[in-house]
Amino acid sequence: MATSLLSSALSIHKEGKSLTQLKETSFIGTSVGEHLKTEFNSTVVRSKREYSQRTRSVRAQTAVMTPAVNRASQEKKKTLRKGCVVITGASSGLGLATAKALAETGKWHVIMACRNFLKAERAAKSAGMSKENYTIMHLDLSSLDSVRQFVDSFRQSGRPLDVLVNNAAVYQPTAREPAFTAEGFELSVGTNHLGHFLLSRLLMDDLNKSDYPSKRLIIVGSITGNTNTLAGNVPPKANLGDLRGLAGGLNGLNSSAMIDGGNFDGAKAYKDSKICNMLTMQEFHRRYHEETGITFASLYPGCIATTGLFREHIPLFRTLFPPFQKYITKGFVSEEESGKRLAQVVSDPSLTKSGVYWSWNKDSASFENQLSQEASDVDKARKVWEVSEKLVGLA
Ligand code: NDP
Ligand code: PMR
Repeated sequence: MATSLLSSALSIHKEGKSLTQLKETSFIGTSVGEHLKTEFNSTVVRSKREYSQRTRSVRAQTAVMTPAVNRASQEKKKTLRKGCVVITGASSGLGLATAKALAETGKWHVIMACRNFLKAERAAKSAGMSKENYTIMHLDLSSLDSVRQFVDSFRQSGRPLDVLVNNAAVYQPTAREPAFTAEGFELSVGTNHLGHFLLSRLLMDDLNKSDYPSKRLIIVGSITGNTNTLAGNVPPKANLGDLRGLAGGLNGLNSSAMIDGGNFDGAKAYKDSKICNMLTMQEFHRRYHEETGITFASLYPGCIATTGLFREHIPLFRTLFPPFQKYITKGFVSEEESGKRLAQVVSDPSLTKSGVYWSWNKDSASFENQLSQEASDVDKARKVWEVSEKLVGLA
């Protein structure tokens, strides 16, 4: 049973098309995507044309030369400026590895949006990130006030927002009773989904204002929220039901702490939050991609069995989980490799398609994966969106 489920899960991977093979060449040391290339080329052609027109007139009128060159170099500078990416939960695991991977290219300034400033500072230092490539800003996703304050401080910093990565998460597999966010939502869904939902909705304005050629909003998903895989069939399975608990405010008082209205289960709450993440990404895509050109994407980076995500699991699990994933399921991926994968979704010119749930095959080539029926349910995505906007005070 397990073997047949395992092989069916893997067959999805085999069918996947390797998109990293489509990697493009770089231009003046900076990779550029298809539409960016077009923009680049037209800029270059325009600059060249302007330049040759100007040089012709320069022969007669030398003074015109200086402004023409300035304009051309200003245009180039505009296109080549450093990208600014906000990564939530960049103080450990996948978020830190991604921050490091992007920072060391020298093409990105990383805003590490973290709840623990000191931890983030130590993590950035021990990862060897140099000061000019990152800024740490306080964000506690389990408080909607903190989310709003983060957005204000970010705006005050005057930096543009080019890419937002919703990465932070909590996982409480051994909790017997639910814990709650500042506003009284069950902690896993409140942090992983509702905190990110508000953050993303508020920062859409900022993404829209950015002049960066490839703007992206990324939400980290997971295989365990997808019941079309073996991993997604390990109990307790994700299931949002009719959303009655979410609609009731997930407060465990006059409503259940679980989205589907059932009894509290920390592992299920986490998996449910991941479905919400993947549904939200698709709803963003349907509502805003055409109008804004922003790329909305989700991903399963592989099983990064060594991260802090499992800090609350029993010690035996933490000991056995990495070798189990390495040698039995072969789904294991190192923090460094997972960071490279998410960094691709942030900046690789071949990964600009919107509405995609990315995964990687055993050769670490990216492909467009398929979401489970529930994680791609259009009606449910709309309902989750509508209920969530009421809960976070946007409707
Ligand atoms: P980690 O625990 O290492 O990282 C989670 C990050 O989220 C930490 O930086 C943590 O901060 C931060 N965080 C938690 N709560 C809050 C909060 N209230 N406000 C702000 N930040 C918060 O886990 P991973 O790196 O494994 O997880 C990263 C993402 O990857 C998650 O979305 C997870 O669902 C996903 N994922 C992980 C997989 C894995 O195998 N590990 C597989 C598939 C997806 P702090 O350092 O202060 O605790
Ligand atoms: Mg899983 C191909 C098989 C596969 C993969 C890729 C994962 C990923 N897991 C697989 C299989 C199995 N797991 C099997 C057969 C079992 C039963 C022995 C199993 C068990 C298991 C547990 C108890 N797995 C887990 C747990 C957790 O507590 C983790 C979890 O669900 O966190 C939410 C987990 C995970 N398995 C994965 C991945 C990626 C996780 C954790 C992280 C996540 O989804 O975000």
